[in-house]
Amino acid sequence: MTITITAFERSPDGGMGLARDTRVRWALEEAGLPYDVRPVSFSAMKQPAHLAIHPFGQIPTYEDGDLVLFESGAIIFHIASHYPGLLPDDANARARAITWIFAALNTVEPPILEIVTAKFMEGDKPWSKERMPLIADRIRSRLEQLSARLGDAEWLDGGFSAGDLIMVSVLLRLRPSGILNEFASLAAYVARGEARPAYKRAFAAQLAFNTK
Ligand code: GTB
Repeated sequence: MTITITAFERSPDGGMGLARDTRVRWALEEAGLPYDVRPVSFSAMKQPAHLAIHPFGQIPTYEDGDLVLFESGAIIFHIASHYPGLLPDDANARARAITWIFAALNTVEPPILEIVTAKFMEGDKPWSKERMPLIADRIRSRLEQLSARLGDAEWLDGGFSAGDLIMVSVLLRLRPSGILNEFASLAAYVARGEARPAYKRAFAAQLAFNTK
């Protein structure tokens, strides 16, 4: 049974890899797993057939036989738990790598997502211009801490793990804002992620999908 994921029929970013199917594709590529992609339009996402597999009417989803998952973090954790290459064997190292998955999704990503909310959902509000610098400073303070922890290491805790895959994916969303480049070591960390052959395959596949 081939794994099937869902992705935007046409991603609003035109295939720049910012939608969350890219991180799932990357994990599948790291694990060497073949997969199919089912495109979903914005309207189809809110119809019963898709809501049956994703209660919030979003992408990505993951189907493998009887197993149906949603939430990119849960999907990547599942892949990393069942196939080699994304989590260390040592129990403590594995727990630390999983901690980085949660840190990326629960601590680093939320302030970054605020940029999108402020721009696209609150951009017309009279207070929106004042809010943006506050959001940017909250992001900077997280990045200062993350950069201090990374130091001059290649990855967050030993070898590359699912924690790095998700952290890099989260940080990538910051690139258009220019904030990532204020942190040279984090910009280099993201570039190391993007240089991985599995990331390149995932990016190329989603770009081809969005430009065909
Ligand atoms: N927490 C969930 C997860 O990690 O899987 C969040 C899923 C989610 O936000 N999915 C978005 C979605 O389906 C796509 S990724 N949105 C449609 C909807 O909610 O109706 C978010 C996203 C969208 C577009 C860009 N872009 O074009 O730059 C970047 C990221």
